[in-house]
Amino acid sequence: MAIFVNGVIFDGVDTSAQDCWKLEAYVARGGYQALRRIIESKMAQEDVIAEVKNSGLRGRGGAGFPTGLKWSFMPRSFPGDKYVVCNTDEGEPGTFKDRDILRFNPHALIEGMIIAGYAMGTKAGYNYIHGEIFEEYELFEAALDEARQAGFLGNNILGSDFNFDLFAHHGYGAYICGEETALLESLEGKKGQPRFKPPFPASFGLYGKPTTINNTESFASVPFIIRDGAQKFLEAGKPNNGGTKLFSVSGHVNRPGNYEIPLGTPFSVLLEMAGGMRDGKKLKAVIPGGSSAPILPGDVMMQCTMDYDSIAKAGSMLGSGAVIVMNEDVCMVKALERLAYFYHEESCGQCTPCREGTGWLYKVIHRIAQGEGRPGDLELLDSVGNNMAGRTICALADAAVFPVRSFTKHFRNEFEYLIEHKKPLVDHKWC
Ligand code: L3W
Ligand code: SF4
Repeated sequence: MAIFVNGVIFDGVDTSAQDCWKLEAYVARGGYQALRRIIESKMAQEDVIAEVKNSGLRGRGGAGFPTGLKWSFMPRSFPGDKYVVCNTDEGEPGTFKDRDILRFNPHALIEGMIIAGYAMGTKAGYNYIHGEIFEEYELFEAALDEARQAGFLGNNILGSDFNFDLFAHHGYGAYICGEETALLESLEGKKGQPRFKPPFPASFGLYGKPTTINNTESFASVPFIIRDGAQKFLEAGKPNNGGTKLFSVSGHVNRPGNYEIPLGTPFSVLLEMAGGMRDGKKLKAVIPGGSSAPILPGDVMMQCTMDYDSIAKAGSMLGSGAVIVMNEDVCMVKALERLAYFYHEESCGQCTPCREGTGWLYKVIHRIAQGEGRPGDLELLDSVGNNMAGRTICALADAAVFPVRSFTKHFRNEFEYLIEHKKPLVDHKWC
């Protein structure tokens, strides 16, 4: 697994060093300076939020929502408890970045969450960690102990009157628990099923109290922003796309792994960093932002830069930055069949269009892949998708429809060929 370490999150982290995750190593590379600064200077809460706003940081979990703006939604004068919650429930096919933050730089996340707690006047935070990752969960607990013992967590942090504690919660291991309201339900000990929005968590979150939920990478970017300044973070990326971002590159490349690069870096550079195409094969297609993001043909992707705006302009989403690279040996019907099964399996079942629709999509794609497709199946996929997207409680139904629409748009000939000839146009090779 390769990792590029000169960005904002992994600034100065030697990921090959066994103890790089420890408090001592984090402090040696400038860790907890940001927290110290805001506490010692008694920085006003609104100034901390303004700094995060000015940095241009956009949520790293998928939606790209401006983090500072989200923090400003937290009601200031609310009399009762309020919470900050971190979403480390990464479960989307292709995503594996947040677990590396826990593994190599957990104190950046802890410091970022403490700063968030300070800025929004909350006394408690939770990190909801995907139930299928174990070592990282234990490591994060160990880092929390270190922070508590050093006086960064608990009462009277660094001798001030600021009290804040942080707890890890090992999740259920279901994809849907990464949807923010399902995560809250699960954290409360209930079945992890999404709630209607609005109300948004900012007004009705954990235990019905105002709550701010951010992705792991978003929180972990905050210490840099406060320590080195919003401007420096902003300039590390490009306008409206501040900072560096972690990209999890998987698929047919020579060096799959996490790469932290400035937003706005050409895709071709990222591909090169990941060692280029394996076995000299041709690039056929890329899913640029996790399996929910529409697939793009390779030549379109080669014209893109890796930022929210460029990928959106090309017709997809940067999402969580999970870049799935496919070579010329991929049968697009087979690839879509695999994704469709995932969404069918992970639907929580609350909404009829999603519960029935994801299964229906999968069954039709499966029969096409088996050489049993019927004339009219592509129109049927369209019609089922149109009756799902935008008609459900959460975005999972849309996420199931996006790949179907984009695969059948860009690679329609492969679907038509398989339906007509009962055999694939491309002889699929599993890697
Ligand atoms: C208060 C308003 N808060 C929006 C908040 C909202 C949320 C954030 C973004 O889905 C996407 C999804 C996946 N008052 C507000 C407000 N908010 N308006 O802003 O909201 P939203 O609804 O745009 O997104 P979301 O529900 O957070 C996230 C896509 O990301 N995705 C998923 C990746 C999966 C992983 C993983 O497994 N870890 O990252 C990838 O593309 O499909 O569309 O906080 O409360 N007026
Ligand atoms: Fe559950 Fe699907 Fe409805 Fe989301 S859209 S709440 S996953 S049934």
